[in-house]
Amino acid sequence: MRIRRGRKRLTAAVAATLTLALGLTLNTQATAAPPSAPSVTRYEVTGVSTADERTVLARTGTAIDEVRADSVVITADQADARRLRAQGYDLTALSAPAERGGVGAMAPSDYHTYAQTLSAVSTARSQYPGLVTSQVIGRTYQGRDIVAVKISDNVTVDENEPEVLFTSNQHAREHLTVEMALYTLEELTTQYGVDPEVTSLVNAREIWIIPSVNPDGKVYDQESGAFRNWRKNRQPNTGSAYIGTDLNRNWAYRWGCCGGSSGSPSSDTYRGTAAESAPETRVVANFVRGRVIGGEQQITAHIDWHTYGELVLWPYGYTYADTATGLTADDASTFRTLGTAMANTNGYTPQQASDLYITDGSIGDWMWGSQKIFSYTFEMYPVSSSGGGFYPPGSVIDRETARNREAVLTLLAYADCVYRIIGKQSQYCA
Ligand code: 7B0
Ligand code: CA
Ligand code: CA
Ligand code: ZN
Repeated sequence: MRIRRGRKRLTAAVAATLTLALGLTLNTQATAAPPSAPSVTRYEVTGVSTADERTVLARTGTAIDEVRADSVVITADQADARRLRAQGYDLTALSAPAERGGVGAMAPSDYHTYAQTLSAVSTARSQYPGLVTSQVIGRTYQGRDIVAVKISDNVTVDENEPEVLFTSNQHAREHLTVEMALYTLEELTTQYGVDPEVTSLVNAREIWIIPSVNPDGKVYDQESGAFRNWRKNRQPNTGSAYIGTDLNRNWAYRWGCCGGSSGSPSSDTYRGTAAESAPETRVVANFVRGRVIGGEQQITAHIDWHTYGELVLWPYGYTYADTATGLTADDASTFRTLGTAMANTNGYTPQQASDLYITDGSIGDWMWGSQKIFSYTFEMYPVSSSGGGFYPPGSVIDRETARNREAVLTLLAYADCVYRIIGKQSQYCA
């Protein structure tokens, strides 16, 4: 039996029951009424070509969905669009956003719901009790479980093996990243004892997967019947009717330092009131800090899955500089060499995160700057909005998750000493 739901779709009756059950759960929450979900449009903003120009645009609080050669794609409501035009930006509306029924659009039922994601984890545990365990590492703002799955031989024992972390779904609407987590779980279990490479990596590593860092946001985006293009968590903001913090601007390394996030609760890149002010960020950061044993961080390598753009990104995001405090020339060369090696396996574009635009408080900067974990941000399929943007059809799931198989195995393989990829293992890992 497969762990993933695969092509089997929920019946309408089951879906209705799930929605009802979740609706009842949510009714017990005190949710401040958001400004009624404004209708959003996808725009191409022309004349924005360089990382500097993109950073200036991002500083207005706009989340950039896609980077093109001489333009970017953003999603904006009418007020944002008016504001940007008043600032002199040239906006052209793009047609048929996939989430509103554009050609080839994802249907909410194409992708695992949060409840189905947890069921898939339970199924894996019961099918592979020697290889898979899971734990609730904390709760979201609305009280949902944030779950970490562990995969290894002798999985119930904390062995002295390099640990690797995969996180998905910081951004609510990036549902393909949850499928990536479940694909990884399926591949590492069903291929154990079958594929020699998988077998030896599962034996020699302790692998952590957090399938959804942002369950509240995922449920909000997916389970109302139509997608809502939601990015942030669902935490109310005092003094504002706007909901949510951008979890990927809320991490505690140089939080809010550099104009790479917004201080306005209405923004899609709102950084929160303080580093780790979002419960979801704090839960995952505490989990990672908890992997420091005997003064040594056990996790050596990490991928944070996002969509979209087909990119492999590495720190720092807060500065354009290749090297900076805590990131030496050898570190930078290791990041670039492994990032490029992984990109060669999936056809993504490898680059430093700030080549896109400046971000501060992102997960990768914290993982490296504060924990010395080699952390990559992968932007998955599609490369552009014509492939469905944040909402590609369910028919691409199998192909686009399997596309990252070799990159995942490569990261696992180098996790014993990431500097080995530049031949400096004797200097750094003796
Ligand atoms: C984001 O479109 C983060 C790069 C790491 N500093 C890129 C990410 O948080 O802006 N892009 S996305 O939102 N998934
Ligand atoms: Ca083990
Ligand atoms: Ca261990
Ligand atoms: Zn994202």
